[in-house]
Amino acid sequence: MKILYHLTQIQLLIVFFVLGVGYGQSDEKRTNITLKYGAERIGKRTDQPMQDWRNYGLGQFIHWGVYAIPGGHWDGKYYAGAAEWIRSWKGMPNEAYDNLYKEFNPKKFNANAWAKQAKELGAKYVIITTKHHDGFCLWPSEYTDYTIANTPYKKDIIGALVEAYDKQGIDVYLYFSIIDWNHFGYKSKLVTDKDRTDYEVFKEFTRNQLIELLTRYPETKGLWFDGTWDAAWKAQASYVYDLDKELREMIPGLIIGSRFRPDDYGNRHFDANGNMMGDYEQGWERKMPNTIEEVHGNDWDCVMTIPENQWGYHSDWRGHVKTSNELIEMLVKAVALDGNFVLNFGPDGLGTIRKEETKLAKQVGEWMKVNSTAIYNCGYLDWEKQDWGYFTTNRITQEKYMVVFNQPISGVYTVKTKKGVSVEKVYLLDNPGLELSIEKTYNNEFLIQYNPENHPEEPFVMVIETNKDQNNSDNQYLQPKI
Ligand code: K80
Repeated sequence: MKILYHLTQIQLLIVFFVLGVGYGQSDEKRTNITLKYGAERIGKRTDQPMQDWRNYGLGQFIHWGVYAIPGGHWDGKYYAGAAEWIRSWKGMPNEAYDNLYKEFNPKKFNANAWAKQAKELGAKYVIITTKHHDGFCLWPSEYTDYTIANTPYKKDIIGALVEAYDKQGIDVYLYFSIIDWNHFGYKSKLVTDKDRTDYEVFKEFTRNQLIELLTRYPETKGLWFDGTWDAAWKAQASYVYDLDKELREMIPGLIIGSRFRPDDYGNRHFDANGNMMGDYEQGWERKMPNTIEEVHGNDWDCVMTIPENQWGYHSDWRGHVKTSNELIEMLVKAVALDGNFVLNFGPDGLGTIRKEETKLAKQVGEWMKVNSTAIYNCGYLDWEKQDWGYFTTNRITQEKYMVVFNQPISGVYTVKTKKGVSVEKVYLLDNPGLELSIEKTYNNEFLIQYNPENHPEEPFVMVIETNKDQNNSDNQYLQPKI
């Protein structure tokens, strides 16, 4: 069980990739093996809660826990790994970490202020860490003493956040780590009989906590699981299958990604037949697909850090910190490939959202105020991608957008449509009065002229009107190939 503790972050990353987090579904490998615990369906969920999920576009992730107190430092030393993993670092004794909760007293924490900031960012949903790998619970769980109730702060943080975000009309999803370094029964693999007996206790504990969360917070729209790659967990297909069902019965429409259930053979994300388990592909962590083919017709989310690899609060961000335009491009790219983009925030030990994050939230939020028409309810448009940026299309109105990140020096924007579809009118989303000239070159290719004296300094949106709406049911990528 202790093996995990001795691995460095880099080794863990290798393990992570070898275990295949984020691999895609391979159409060639489709088989028809009989599985008791395989995919629950083939193809996308079409119910309203899932349609709402699909149309969010932008979400917020919050990583908060006692790791925010050391903030990536211990005993004057700098921890180069992800701050929320500091307990696994040899530079910090476990005992020191396990006593941090006695100091957790975030006096500056203001759930309403966080929710208001998320609203201004334009986030339609939030994923909140209820418990990370360390096992510390931000809600007063009945099933362990290692919770917020036993900190000087005492008050239920999850409760406050659920209420505040709900009030802002932002849907709440709960992050839950299966890895729990605080529970004696948690194992990464089961070797001895005692391991197996202890793990049964851990399974019951996990079930109790999840039922507890959904009972306490019935507003919850979904669960975002993490830490499900251990051999011990991968051998629990029948237990996780039943638990998944039980949780879904508690909240109709509950959304759970592909990082929860293993199949009969211990496969994750995709079962032995290549079919996705769960409601959306949950493998795009700090990376994104580049083409629609990589998405294989599934719903998906991309969760992204602002610095290179920090989720929890690290007081000293090193390396590249993404700019607002980089984040906006990732958001647009996700939407253009039929996914959601979830931006992470790691508040500090006092409950303050750091100034770098606040600034970026403002910048992205300001962009969203002008351009979110090309984001919300939007997804993939089956037109050939061009170098100036990304197409998106509104799933309800079929309105089409060009989101421009690379302004051509020539001022000429190429658009290739589908057969029989002609570009009739193009204008700027923030200046509909300015109609751009369109030249048709040959079949389905249109050149749009836009060469203003003052070039926009930020990504911007052009709206395209066509002679007829494309029937999106023709789009081979909207449903997985069966
Ligand atoms: C766990 C393990 C590895 C190798 C990489 C990332 C993670 C966790 N998933 C993110 C969503 C964070 O919670 C990070 O700690």
